[in-house]
Amino acid sequence: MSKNKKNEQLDQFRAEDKDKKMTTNQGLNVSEDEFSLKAGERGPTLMEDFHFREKMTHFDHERIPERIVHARGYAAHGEFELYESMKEYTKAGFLQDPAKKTPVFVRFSTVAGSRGSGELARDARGFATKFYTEEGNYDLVGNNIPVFFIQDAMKFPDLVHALKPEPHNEIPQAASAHDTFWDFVANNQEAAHMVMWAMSDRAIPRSFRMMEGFGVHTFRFVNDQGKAHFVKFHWKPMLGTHSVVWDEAQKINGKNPDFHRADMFEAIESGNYPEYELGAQIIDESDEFKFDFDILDPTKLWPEEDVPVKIIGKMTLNRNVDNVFAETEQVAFHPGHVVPGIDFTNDPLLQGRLFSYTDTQLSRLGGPNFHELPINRPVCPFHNNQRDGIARQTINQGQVSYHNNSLAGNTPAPSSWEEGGYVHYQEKVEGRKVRARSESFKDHFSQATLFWNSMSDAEREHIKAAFSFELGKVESESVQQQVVDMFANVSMELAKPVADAIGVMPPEKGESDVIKSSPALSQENTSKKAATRKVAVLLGDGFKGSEVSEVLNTLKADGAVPEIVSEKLGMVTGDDGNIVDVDHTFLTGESVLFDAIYVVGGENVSGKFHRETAYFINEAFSHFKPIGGTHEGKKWLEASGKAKSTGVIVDDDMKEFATSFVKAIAAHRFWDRVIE
Ligand code: HDE
Repeated sequence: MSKNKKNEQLDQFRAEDKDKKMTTNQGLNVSEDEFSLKAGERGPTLMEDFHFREKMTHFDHERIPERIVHARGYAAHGEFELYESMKEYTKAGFLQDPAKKTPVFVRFSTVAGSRGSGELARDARGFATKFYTEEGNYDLVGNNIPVFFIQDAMKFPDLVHALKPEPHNEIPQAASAHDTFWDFVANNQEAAHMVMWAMSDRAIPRSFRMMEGFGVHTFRFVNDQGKAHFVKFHWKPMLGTHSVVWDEAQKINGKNPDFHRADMFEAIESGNYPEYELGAQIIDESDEFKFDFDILDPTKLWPEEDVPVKIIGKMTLNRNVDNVFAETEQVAFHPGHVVPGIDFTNDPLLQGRLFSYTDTQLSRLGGPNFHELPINRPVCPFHNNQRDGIARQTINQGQVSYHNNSLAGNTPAPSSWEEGGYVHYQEKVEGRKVRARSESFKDHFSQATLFWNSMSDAEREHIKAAFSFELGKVESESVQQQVVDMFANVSMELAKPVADAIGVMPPEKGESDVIKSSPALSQENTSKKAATRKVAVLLGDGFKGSEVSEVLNTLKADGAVPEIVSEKLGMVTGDDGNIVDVDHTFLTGESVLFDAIYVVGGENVSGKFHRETAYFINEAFSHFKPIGGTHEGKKWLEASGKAKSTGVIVDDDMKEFATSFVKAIAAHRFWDRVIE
């Protein structure tokens, strides 16, 4: 287990019950835990059975309210290391010294669904990081989409009401494919840009390990001289950014609704630690107005080709939690948890978030002392005059709990900027009190078109299909028409086929004059590796033992994770007496749960094996996945005509086969494959 300050702190709270005597919560040894205390063996339970009452009362209160958004989440511990000092830009202690590692805790989540909902919902993903720094906790509470639906926090409750299941029937769960969400979109057109992302592959990630993260808002870096720069934060996954296809996502939600958490848990347990590089886009204060959008508008990104992402460090997630409730459920993030050198801007969405996060913890975690929960405690000491409240754990000593005082020498004492105190950036602000949208926030479509222009052909097809699916589930024809008319402003190439698919009038006017594109927005231009990809190896009795081991060894050497799928659990014997353990049957290991398929077959397999394999292959093929075949597998792929398709690898030479297959796995999907 990695040793760092946070892990050592958590040691004080860890409890191991194994091999211990059972007691009540008061420490009393228990003599019997199966039967309640009764008046006679067949008589009524007695009120004085304090053990029963304590056990049941605790159980009755085991749940806390789920998060109003981001309820379904999964988290892991890790470390952040800096590549080069950021002293020039920020005073933040954890961004000064590349030799120092900072413990982190990261929670990934879907947004709309309840705590038990499927993880492959079409949705944004939360990507919230708590850095336990020596100067206090710094929370970067981001998403995997760099922009947001709305510009002002005032509208957040409306957005969430529209997105969540409809109140009269609580349908649909974890889905935006319903009337109220799309009615909101059509009538709050600032949502256009984020909706493009939400309808894209970004909203159905393959893995939390293959997602980008974004701070979304524009923050400020402030250096020790007090000089400020605007900054946007990025997390770039070392495995590249990859997604599943929509049909697959829906099936995975049935086959394994825990797909993303299992993927993260298993990767960490097997030492395939997820890694992300931290990037910063930095703009000089004097350049604030040099862009054709307002840099404070959270519906806008800064194209990476215009403002390069400076890669400044790396985060490695290397430890699963001990207890999901104590850590993942009780962790409390807040964009207002900052350290000296990181400050806010006037982005009106960020400003509202600064209120909401503490407020929500008061009901979710039951009072003002949630900062004392082990997972939320900073690793540095904390002292102030806050006292008491529900579930207070600290025993504050002494007589004085106020400031200013003379009895305690006027301590705890504030620190100056030079001493490490947090001093807010002294931005000059003036204006009339108004409730209004800034003129500079009124362009809702240019960057939505920029996103569309930046997509590959396959990504565009997926977006059209996503709009057609979602709007196809909307019952109100008026809402459908409004949305199609709205997205004509993004592109007619998008709006027209969607109108056609859902049977509404093609939009009459629209079309954007934005021709710019940003290659960084396409997942096609992302790093591609076979490492950690799951490969289903379909084999049965009589398989070509030695040759298959050679392929499996090459796959493993490249970091891929082959798992054997066969008719029954137990062992399968090769033609050379080689024995392999079966990991899954055709019942428990569906093709949607794998990245690639290696079809081997065997000389003694049944007709059922043939049928199941054909189903497996057809499904993987229709999801554009790499498929490899040797021996019987090769014959089947040839006989079905699939061997000629892109991404289907067959070869009699095992070395050649293994090399080409690994390359195909790294490519992720073959979008130019023709599916009939
Ligand atoms: Fe959140 N958001 N949010 N949000 N958000 C919450 O806090 C809120 C927004 C994000 O894993 C809540 O503890 C408002 C943007 C993540 O625990 C709540 C507004 C971004 C998480 C809340 C936003 C986020 C939350 C619910 C608009 C990306 C999960 C429970 C002004 C930059 C953190 C909780 C975790 C959670 C409010 C918009 C990210 C209610 C008012 C934009 C990753 O406080």
